[in-house]
Amino acid sequence: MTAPETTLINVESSHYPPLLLRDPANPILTRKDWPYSINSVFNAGATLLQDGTTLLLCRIEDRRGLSHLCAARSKNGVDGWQIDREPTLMPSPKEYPEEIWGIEDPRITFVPELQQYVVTYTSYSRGGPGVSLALTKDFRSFERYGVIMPPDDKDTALLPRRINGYWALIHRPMTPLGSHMWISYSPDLHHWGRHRLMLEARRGAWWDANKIGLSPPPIETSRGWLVLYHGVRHTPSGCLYRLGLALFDLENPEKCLLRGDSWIFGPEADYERNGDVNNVVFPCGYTMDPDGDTINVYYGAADCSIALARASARSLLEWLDANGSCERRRAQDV
Ligand code: BMA
Repeated sequence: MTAPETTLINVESSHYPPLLLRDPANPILTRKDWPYSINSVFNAGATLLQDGTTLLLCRIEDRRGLSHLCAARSKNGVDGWQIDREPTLMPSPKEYPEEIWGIEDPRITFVPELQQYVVTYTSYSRGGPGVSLALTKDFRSFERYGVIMPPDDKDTALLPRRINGYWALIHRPMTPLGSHMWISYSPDLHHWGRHRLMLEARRGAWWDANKIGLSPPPIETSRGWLVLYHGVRHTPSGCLYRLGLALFDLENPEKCLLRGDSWIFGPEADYERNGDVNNVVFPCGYTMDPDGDTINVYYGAADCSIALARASARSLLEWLDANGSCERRRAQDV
C-alpha cells in the first residue's frame, strides 16, 4: 500500500497560479507569544530598520475589545521575535479624544526626505473610525499629528516621496454608495486636499463589490505603484476578505494602469478560516528582500494571528500583464 500524499499548506487549485506562498511557520505570531495578557494580535504594519531587522507594529486587542499597537522585532522576519514588554503606542484619549475606542491597523512608510517613519492608523472615535498620523524615528517615541481624515475613513498609507511637490495619502472613506479608494495631497502632512477617487469597488456579484481598501503601502516598481488591496464580499455567513492587485502610474498615482479581475489570495488555511472573525486575510505591511523582488507580506489572519506569505514583484507584474486590464476602459462594463 502506498502512503497517502502529504497535504501541502499552499492549497491553491492548480488552475490558479499561487502568487503568494504561505510560510510553513504560519501563523508566525499569536497571543501565546505576548509578554502581557491580550485577546489577539493581528493586522501589523511592517518595515525594515536600518540594520536589516524586521519591525512589525502589531495591532493588539485587549479583553475590553479596544486596540493598541505593540512592536515586535526579528532578525529574519520569521521567528525569534523580540516583543516590547508593554504597549508601544497606546490610545491617548486625553489629548486625542478621537482615540477613545482604540487605535488599529497601522501602515508604515519610511520617508527618506524626513528620515522618519510615518505611521498611519485608524483611530476609533465616538464619531466612527478616522485616520490618524504619527512620526517616529525609532518606534519608541512618536510625534502625533492627530486625525488627518475624519470618520468614516481608514485603510491609509502615505507614499514615500512627494508627487509633484505634494505628499500623497491613499485612504478609504465609507459612504452608503460604496467604499472606494481615494488619494489626497498635502504640502505639510497636516492639511489635505485635492481629493481624487483612485480605485472603485465593483458592483453586483464581484468578489470586490461595494467595499475595497488599501492593504499594505504601495510597492514602488519601475512599472508603477503595485497595490495590493482587499475586497470584502458580504455573504449570508459573514464577510469574506480577499486580496486583489492593481498598478498605478508612478508620477500620477490616481491613474490606474492595470487591475486584475480575480482575487490573488484568500482565506484557505485553518488559521485564516477560523478565528474571532472567520475568513479574513488582512495585510497591513510588507518588506522587500535585498534581491529587490521578494515581497514579504505580513497579514492578519481571522483577526487572531499574524501570518506571512511571499510573492515575487516580477511575477505579480507578469500576472497583471496577463490578467489585468485598464480600469477606465472597463468602467462602463461593471
Ligand atoms: C475591517 C478592519 C480590520 C479587520 C477586518 C475584519 O473592517 O476593521 O481591522 O481585520 O475588518 O474584521
